[in-house]
Amino acid sequence: MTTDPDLKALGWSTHFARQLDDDEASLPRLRIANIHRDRLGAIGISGEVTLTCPPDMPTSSLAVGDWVLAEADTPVIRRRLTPRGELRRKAAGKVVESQLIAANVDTLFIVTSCNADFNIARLERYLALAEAGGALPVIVLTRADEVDDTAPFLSQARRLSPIVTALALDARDPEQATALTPWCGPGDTVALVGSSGVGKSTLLNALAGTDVATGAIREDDAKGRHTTTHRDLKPAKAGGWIIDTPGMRELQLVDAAEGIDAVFEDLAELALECRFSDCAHDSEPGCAVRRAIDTEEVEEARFERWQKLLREDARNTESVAEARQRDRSLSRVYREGQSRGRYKRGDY
Ligand SMILES: Nc1nc2c(ncn2[C@@H]2O[C@H](COP(=O)(O)OP(=O)(O)OP(=O)(O)O)[C@@H](O)[C@H]2O)c(=O)[nH]1
Ligand SMILES: [Mg+2]
Repeated sequence: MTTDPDLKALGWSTHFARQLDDDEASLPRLRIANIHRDRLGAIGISGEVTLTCPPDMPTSSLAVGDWVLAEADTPVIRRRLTPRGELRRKAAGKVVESQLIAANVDTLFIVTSCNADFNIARLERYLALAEAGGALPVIVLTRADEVDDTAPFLSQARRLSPIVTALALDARDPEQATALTPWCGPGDTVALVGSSGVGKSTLLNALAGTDVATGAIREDDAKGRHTTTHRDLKPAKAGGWIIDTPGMRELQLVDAAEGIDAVFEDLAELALECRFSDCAHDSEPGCAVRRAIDTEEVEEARFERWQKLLREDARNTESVAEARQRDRSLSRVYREGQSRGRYKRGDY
């Protein structure tokens, strides 16, 4: 197992070292920094490398932040090492697919602004995303300079869940951004997520000393213009790694039931006290959740948001699994057809 300090600073740990077979010990270990249609940028102990995937590995099966092994003599990926955690969402639009956002993220900076972007239900989604992906959530409230008092925003954010840390700042001020450096030390990986225009790239510039493009927001509804178009892993001044991501229009969860229950831990625990283990918290007798809503110990709107997220996650998880199964069956039919010479080019 390696103890190379440079690899460790890049986020390598025994979790990855344990996955290596004997014949893989000398293969290059690289961290994916950005992904394009046909090639990937990666970082290793000797610097930046451009990699390609083998024919049976689509680039979409990898995420920024992933660790991979490359072939000894060509810059081709041999295999992806199982990540410690991965952030996934249902791909935007009509396609039924789960999409990787990033992998091996220690801390998720959930960025929102002290303006119209601040939205409790959306923040709960991001918190569940972090929990499901094994990342510590930190809510970063930008545009603190534009409000008289950040306290109402901070207290609402902290009330979301016991797992939340929240802080407010002017992202353009590198001095104020140093409040985030405790999460960005050697070996640490953070990812910046949130809507367009909330200041993710501005924070990256402050924390990494980079000069990536930022864009003004619309005055009427505070929405950004989707300035960042690629996920990118950059070195932080404090020694760690920061992944900037494009602003998300919507975040639909998939495979996140445990993450959702972690955010609504008090409700999930209360549900264990219901008389029926499959209680729908509707009109069943002995429902501990309903009782708590009736006595106003639990806010009904929060309960509704919890149920909505669980339903959505279950629906997305099932559709993604079904679509995957369908794809597998189709490719099997195609392979069998091909081996029997049944299909000619253009038949399918
Ligand atoms: N006043 C003020 N402006 C800010 C702050 N943070 C960011 N901005 C400005 O907000 C605009 C949007 O910032 P970006 O960093 O591009 O936002 P982003 O989240 O990266 O947006 P996308 O790349 O589109 O997802 C820029 O004009 C920034 O200068 C802040 O804390 N205070
Ligand atoms: Mg940006």
